[in-house]
Amino acid sequence: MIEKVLIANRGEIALRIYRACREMGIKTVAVHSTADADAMHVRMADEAVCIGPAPAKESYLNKAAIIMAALVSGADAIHPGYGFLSENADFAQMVEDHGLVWIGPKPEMMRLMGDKITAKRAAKEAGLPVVPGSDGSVDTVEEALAVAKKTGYPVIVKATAGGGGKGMKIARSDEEMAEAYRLARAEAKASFASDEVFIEKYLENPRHIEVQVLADNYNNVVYLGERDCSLQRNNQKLLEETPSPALNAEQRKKIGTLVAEAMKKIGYNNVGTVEFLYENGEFYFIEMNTRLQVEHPITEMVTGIDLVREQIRVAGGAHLNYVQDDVHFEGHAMECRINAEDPFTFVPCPGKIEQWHAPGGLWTRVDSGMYTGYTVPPYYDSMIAKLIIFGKSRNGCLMRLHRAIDEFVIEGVKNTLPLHNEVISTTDFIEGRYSIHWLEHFIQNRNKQNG
Ligand code: MV4
Repeated sequence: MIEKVLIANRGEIALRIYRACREMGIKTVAVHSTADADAMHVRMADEAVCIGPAPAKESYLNKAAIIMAALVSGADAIHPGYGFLSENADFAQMVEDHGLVWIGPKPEMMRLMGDKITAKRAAKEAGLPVVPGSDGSVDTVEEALAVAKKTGYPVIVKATAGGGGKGMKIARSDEEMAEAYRLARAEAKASFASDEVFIEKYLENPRHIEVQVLADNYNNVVYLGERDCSLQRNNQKLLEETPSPALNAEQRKKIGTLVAEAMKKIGYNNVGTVEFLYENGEFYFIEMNTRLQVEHPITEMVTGIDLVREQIRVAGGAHLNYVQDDVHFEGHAMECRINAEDPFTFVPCPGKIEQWHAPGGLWTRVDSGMYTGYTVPPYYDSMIAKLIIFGKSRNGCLMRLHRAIDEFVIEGVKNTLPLHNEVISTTDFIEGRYSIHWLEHFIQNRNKQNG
């Protein structure tokens, strides 16, 4: 039984975790940098420990400081949230070695999925469809050319340790291969500990659809539907929705069942997200995220399942409360990520929030740690709120989202609310017709028109 959770994160997700704990009667310990002394999560938690100065490397990424904070405060578990140390298998192992519960998957699962080659191999062996390409790493240009001969061009060279779209290069012919291969390796070497790369057929215009899973420690697994995360720019998601406008109930059940069965074979536990590219009616596994995701609330809206509560329950050794037939999908949900950024140039815009008024009303959820008078620090991610809306139909959800955006008042920092308003007013979005490249093209055309 978990009685006290240390929340190793900040911002809205720290608050989200606090709320789940509070509803479960679990005590909470917040950790924070000196820059976050007046943050909402610090005020709300039962206890707070300052773990270092503003730079994340010295505070939210400081493994020893966080373990120490857990030990001195008497916490029995650590929830990592997303980002920071959430996908760091060494940290998860360290937490367990200190007799604490890691609220996440086993470290070996994090290791398996953290390496894109081993992840892809495991997914394929467990029966998931993968993108055709090299079998494992590609160590020379000659080998790269041979793989491309087999799959046909275009291909994409990817870093095995990759993340955030770094270390990825496209080659459209033999002539382009040497350069793409060299650049991908160089970028990988600069960004990650390893310069290992692999090769896949490049899909030109897919959607990005991810399947949420939930598993206990006794190999019971359920899938909780999918999220369409295609609306993104530079690997930063802008708006997510569920269900995906591209899928029907039958397709959802088919891919969901396949994913749940695969996770059972792999022995996965806690929450996870299996990412696919989706093109011409086919799914292709690309990677798996071994953590709670930013966009998890839209899944909560259509299933009624509190994902953080379930994470804590199963980490504490509880069995899943339901089998797949108990999971029902109802209605439609969308999430807008609101960033403190210039909505035209996307330059971060930290500073004092002169006025904050969040919308409310039926089926309107705002996850945020902001308040009037708070100063957004410049050291961390620029996301300041998530606006999460439910409707019985996609159109009902969309109408409510318009209403909620109109109600939102944010003054003092530039933010992306105006961009959301524009995007959800387009015919393409209204009709659900968009791929991973849509937003980039939309912004290009808009900037051309406005000079
Ligand atoms: C791809 C792809 C097309 N074909 N793989 C980008 C980040 C990394 N997670 C995987 N990514 C991609 N892999 C093949 N074989 C296109 C992308 C991609 C992308 C994927 C998901 C969401 C947004 C994206 C934006 C650009 C490229």
